[in-house]
Amino acid sequence: VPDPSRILSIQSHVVSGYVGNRAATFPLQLLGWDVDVANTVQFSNHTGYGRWGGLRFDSDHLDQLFDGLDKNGLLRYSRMLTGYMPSAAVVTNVLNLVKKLRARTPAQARQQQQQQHGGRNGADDGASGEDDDDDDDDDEGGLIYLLDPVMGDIGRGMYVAPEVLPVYKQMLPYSTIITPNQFEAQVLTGLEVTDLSSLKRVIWTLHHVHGVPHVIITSVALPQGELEKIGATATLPNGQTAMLQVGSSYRTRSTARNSTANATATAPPDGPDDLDVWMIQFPEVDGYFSGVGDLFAALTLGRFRPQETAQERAATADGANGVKSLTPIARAAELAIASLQGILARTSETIDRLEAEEARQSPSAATATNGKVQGEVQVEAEDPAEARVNRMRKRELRIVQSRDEIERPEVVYRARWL
Ligand code: PXL
Repeated sequence: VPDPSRILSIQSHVVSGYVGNRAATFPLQLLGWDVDVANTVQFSNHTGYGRWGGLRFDSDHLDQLFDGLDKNGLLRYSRMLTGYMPSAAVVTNVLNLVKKLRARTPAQARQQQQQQHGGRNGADDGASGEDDDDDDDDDEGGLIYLLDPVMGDIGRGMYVAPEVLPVYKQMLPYSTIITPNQFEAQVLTGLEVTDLSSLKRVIWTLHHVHGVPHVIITSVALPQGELEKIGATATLPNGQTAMLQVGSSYRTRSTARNSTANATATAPPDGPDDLDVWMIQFPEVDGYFSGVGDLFAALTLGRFRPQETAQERAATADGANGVKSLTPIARAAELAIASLQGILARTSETIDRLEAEEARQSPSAATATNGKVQGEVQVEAEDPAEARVNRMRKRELRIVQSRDEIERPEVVYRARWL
């Protein structure tokens, strides 16, 4: 019998700093989860520093961990989270683990069977009625698996071995939630996102070809004209650059937002244009922080409540306005973004304080770090590798200092139907 409060998290470990499991564990524990932690690598620090020591664990090592857990009756997870995995062999072993966990409850065995027969098209049990969203199998007590398919981003391209991609594709039908960025969503589907219509096609493909119940594309870049169509903006009213996140849950036609209660119960949505997609816009926090994606995935899984009460549903602005209320996954994303904004604000404040202190102690060094030369003053330039390491140290997420932001986030940026 799965333990309802236990999560298995499979990601990187760093001795110092907060990425991977080091970013995920404390927030999940604060939210009340028992977190079992399997490490895919053990490094001194994250790779953004430019130099690090340690090992990538091989797939055999992870298999021995899973085996040991199994032999002792400890493979009893109700939820699972995976992040960066260093090789296709590791992803393959994790795929086998997920298959094993999924096969252990009747609801999940059924889901798997459906997926083997051509995705989730028409495979749901056809409950009808406007309010009946999220009648997915994950409501029935089976494993909730959040797969963050960490492979790359638009700026850097692919940063894992290309052999990882086909294994992630095999993994998709066994996931409950995926959190790719736009680059990862594109490589998983082989489709480009250039406008609203191609964005919906990508999401459609993830739901209906690959069988993923809940999709969140964590950051989307669309041209100005396409943003306007959905009431989104490139900058927020206060002038900050806006990030755009979109998400969607698999559902049958009967539960689609604009359908009437007596719509054909078991027909799938007609196509990408028939999807119910939500979006959240929120400010981009200046500069790059490592571990933000890992933290978002962990918080989203920790906050996801598929069996929310009707009261919780009605509490959203859309619900109150008589529009179909937002979904549990959209609410989880709102809370995750709210916590992240709080953690990033606290981290930025700390960076500002540290830089002000440095400037007081050594004005010329601080100037050199900023890459500027003032007037005629001769400034001894800092070694670039040293400067990078200094920057990275300051930019580590202040997770432990952000308990309040994790436990009681203030939701400012709300999800709404796109
Ligand atoms: O997701 C960030 C991450 C995870 N794991 C390792 C990393 C990083 C970011 O640099 O170096 C090992």
